[in-house]
Amino acid sequence: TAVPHPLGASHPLALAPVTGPASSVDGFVRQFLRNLNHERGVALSASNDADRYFAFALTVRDYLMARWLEDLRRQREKPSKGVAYLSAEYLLGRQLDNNLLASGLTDIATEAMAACGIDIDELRAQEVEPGLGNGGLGRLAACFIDSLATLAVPNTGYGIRYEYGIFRQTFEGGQQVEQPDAWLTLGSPWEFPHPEASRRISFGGHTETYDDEGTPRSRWVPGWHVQAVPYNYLVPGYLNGWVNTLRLWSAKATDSFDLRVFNSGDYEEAVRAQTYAENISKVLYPEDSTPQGKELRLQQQYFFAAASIGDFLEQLPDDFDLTTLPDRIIFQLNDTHPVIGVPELMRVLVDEKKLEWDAAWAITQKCFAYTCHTLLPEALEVWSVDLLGRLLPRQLEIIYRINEEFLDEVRERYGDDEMRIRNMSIISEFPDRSVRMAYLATVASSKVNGVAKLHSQLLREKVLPDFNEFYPGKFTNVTNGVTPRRFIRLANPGLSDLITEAIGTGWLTDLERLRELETYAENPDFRAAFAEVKAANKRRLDRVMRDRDGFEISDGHLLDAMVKRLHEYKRQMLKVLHIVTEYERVVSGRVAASDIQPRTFIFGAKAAPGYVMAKRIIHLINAVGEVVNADPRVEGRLKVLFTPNYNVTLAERVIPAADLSEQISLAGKEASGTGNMKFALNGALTIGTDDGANVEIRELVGDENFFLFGMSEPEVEALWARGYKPAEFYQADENLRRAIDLIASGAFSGGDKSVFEPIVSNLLYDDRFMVLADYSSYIAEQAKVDAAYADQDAWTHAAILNVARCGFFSSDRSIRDYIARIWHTPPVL
Ligand code: T68
Repeated sequence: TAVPHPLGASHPLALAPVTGPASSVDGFVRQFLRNLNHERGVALSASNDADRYFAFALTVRDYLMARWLEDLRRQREKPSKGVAYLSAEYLLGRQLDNNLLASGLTDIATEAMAACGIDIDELRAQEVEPGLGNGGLGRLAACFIDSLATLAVPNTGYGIRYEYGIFRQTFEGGQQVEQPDAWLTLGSPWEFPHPEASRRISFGGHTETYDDEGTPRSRWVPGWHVQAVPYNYLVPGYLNGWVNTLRLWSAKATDSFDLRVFNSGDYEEAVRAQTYAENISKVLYPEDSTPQGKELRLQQQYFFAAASIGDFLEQLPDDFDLTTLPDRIIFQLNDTHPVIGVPELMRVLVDEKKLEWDAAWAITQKCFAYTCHTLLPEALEVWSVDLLGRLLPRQLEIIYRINEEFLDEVRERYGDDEMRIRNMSIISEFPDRSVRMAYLATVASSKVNGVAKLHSQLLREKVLPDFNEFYPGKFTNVTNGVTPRRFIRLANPGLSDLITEAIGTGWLTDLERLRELETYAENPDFRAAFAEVKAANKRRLDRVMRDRDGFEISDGHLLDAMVKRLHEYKRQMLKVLHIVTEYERVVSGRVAASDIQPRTFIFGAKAAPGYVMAKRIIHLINAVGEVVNADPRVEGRLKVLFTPNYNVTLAERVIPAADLSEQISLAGKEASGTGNMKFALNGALTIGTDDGANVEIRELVGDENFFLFGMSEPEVEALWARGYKPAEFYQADENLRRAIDLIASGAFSGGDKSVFEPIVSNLLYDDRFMVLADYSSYIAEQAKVDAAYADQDAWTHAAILNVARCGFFSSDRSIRDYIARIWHTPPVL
């Protein structure tokens, strides 16, 4: 039996027929058994869960393959402009359900497994999520490639196939312990290695000039090489038959390198060399927003940027006119991590393809676009000239020349304004000579974008104002988005069914249609059904948490969630102070326990392994949880759960269950946030500052459906300018004083005052992120949250309006914005 097309035959994305080797239950079973026998080498009766998961995944893959090959052929034969998304991170999450959904095979596959006596949920549980990213930036890349495929935009995502992804977090004595994430131990059924397409990537050595038939030229004489081996992953669009490629590079030692050393008789040295080369793709750097400037990291960046650019150029026909390269490709730089690709493209065009510098530069400036994801000055990447010169001497020369010519232009425009020249130079002189990668990216790109309206504005006005003045029109905004396929349809099937019942199909690829739910918010039956979905999602989370961590989610509690990387600017500390305040008010007898709204606070957060303060805050959250959860005085009222190893898989369970979304960064620090969007789209209300995309969420959902608190960005600036003294806020607010004093007293550390003393003194005497300044306003707003939650029906009404009004935050809309404002890729279908 053929599958009816779920979008309806007339839908613009429904062009591809859903057929393939497995598009019937029988066909699926046959292909599954074939894969089990031939690929795993076992009979069904002798197979284990891993065998069955593999055979199952391979069957889904087989189905997608035909379309993939066809789309690749189509792109070869009738090439049109495509997007090469260059990202050091892709935080993909599990693939199985997404690929089933995209191919419309879920029902067939479920039936087929049932026919074989297999519980499909047990197969699902086998999959280890590829954690090839740190947080928002990596997850954004994963959402974007999903939307690119769903919109049928020719795209290759390029990145690194880390052997170890983001570390696995456990707690010992409440403190974070990191364990390696060996996600490839059992292999991945989703990847296709292509060793035959390996590329040689060079490092080190020196440069020289030579006479090229009368023309003086430069060339690079590298010192060592590694092989970049590509692994392809399918990226299927949602029910449109379109399949793009994610191409991740793995480092392998070159034979020649080993042999040379080996022939010299030094076997140990040969093995060492091999390890050195293969280290490049060994592990993801777990630093989020705080680059370390380590040599291996630069090697990773050049390794994947050079491999990706070379890979694309090689696919062009021999007689390709390189001046038309910008009509064929845009390299989108996901933050500065791939920016070393800029001098690399120049090197290829000038040194290898023998183009004139000016011609090469004109091409390069049109082929790159740059997305900035931060406002924190410490997050702006710089590479020391020493290191660059040692590792990539020719690329450094090229950067110098780009800078010289750029500064000449600046001088031409402004005269010898030395201050301005120094401020705009790609090379900074202090504290060490180094290359400012964000400046290089800005100079080399056709467009520069921030990731939310406020962020793009601050980028123009505060981070790169001179560049904004110099390049009018270069700066633009594309507000982030999230894929509704994974974060609504897969994560929240209950809500998805309810939406479809109300407004029909089609909203998953046209998320603005959620607006049609607004009238349903006025319907009591719909509100009751919506509330029941939320309750069911809490029960589902309860089962997950019991299994995973031994936690319970209590009935009738407001579920208050703060899940994101641990960073001081995100202010988990403010959340802790709220919890301690609630607790302290009860135990000091100032409030009766029976008078407070029962709440469960759920945290998920990894700290960078070297980020001492972040790790202390994790310790404190766990310590507070331990005391609060064990205290009979607040039993049934307050509960604190810190679930270890928060990842995409867990996000898909926590977010649909949450009532309240904590988005409480100091205004002007969170570039956008994307968790905020996922929560709102799943019917949680937000308590948040006027920061990042919170601003746009509030504009859309309306003030009455959003809990706003804290200083605005200009107010933050003004307070800094006046001179911020956190201790004054401590003195002025009794609740705050009591909360901090309780922590300082050792109440959460078995009487030992020293354990959390560094946190306390940091708050009182430094407090870079103004936790104390926003405390009073936060506590006051939380009281409003409690009051609002008491009226369940009104709360549900507001939650529905959050869903109905947040369709804007689909990553499909973000991608359409990129196409219209930056890429100008023509539609293919
Ligand atoms: C995040 N950045 C922003 N960085 O913090 C967040 N950094 O506001 C935004 O929504 C998101 O990007 C998507 O735009 C990050 O996630 C990193 O993970 C990172 C990793 C390595 C080095 C620096």
